[in-house]
Amino acid sequence: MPKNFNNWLNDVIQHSLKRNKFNGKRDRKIYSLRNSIIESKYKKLNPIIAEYKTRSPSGFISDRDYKEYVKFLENYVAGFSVLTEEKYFNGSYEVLNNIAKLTSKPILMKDFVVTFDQIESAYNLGADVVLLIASIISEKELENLINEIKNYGMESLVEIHDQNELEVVINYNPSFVGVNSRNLFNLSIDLNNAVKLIEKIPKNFIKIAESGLKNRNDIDIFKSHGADAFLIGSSLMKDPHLIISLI
Ligand code: 137
Repeated sequence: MPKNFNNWLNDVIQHSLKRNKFNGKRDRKIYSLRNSIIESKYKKLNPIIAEYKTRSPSGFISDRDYKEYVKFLENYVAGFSVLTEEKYFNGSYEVLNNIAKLTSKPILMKDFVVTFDQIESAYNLGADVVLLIASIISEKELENLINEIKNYGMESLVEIHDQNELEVVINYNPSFVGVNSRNLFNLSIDLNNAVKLIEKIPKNFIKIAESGLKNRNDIDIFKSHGADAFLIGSSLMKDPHLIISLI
């Protein structure tokens, strides 16, 4: 069973444990986010992962259509992140499946993954990367879920929030290590803590900064401390043209 039950997080995990499997079959090749990030860096561009989300526990709300968002941004980004959590983010499997039909950029399924069923759904929906959150799963679950993601040929992004989680996660060789500056329990954003933590990730891992990134300066700060790629939701959902100043 996942650990760290706490109010809304407990509810999200309970919902994930009961989530019905997507019953379609994948009809999309797998696109590597790793290769896309490396290609962006080779072109001297900041690898941005643009997130599509219409609601969040922090009070974010947007009615932006995913089609125009994806078709505009796919010319600039290294990949997309799609919130599929239903209850607190108004996400869905359907929206990821629809976005997967629109773009050949790598897609990260952003959800609270705790079961193999969710990984099978991610694969069949057309996702290329699956998020795992170290704070909500045990070490054994982390190992099993990373391996299951690998079995499908997908890549894993494991999100950490502190040094203890980092010391555990690096033993299981995820495709990417992400640092989320947003505290899952109180929803506060602490960019300084995130910068310090990203610096501690061993150089052989691709490091992804997540949350709270609003402008080029934020990116430059994280980049100077070792971040390889940048996952941005709210700022791009509010103004997709911001991408021009970020890459
Ligand atoms: P943003 O750029 O919107 O600050 O963050 C992008 C992305 O990291 C964020 O949407 C997370 O994937 C999910 N967000 C939130 C949350 C996770 C837990 C609790 C709250 C939230 O309010 O966005």
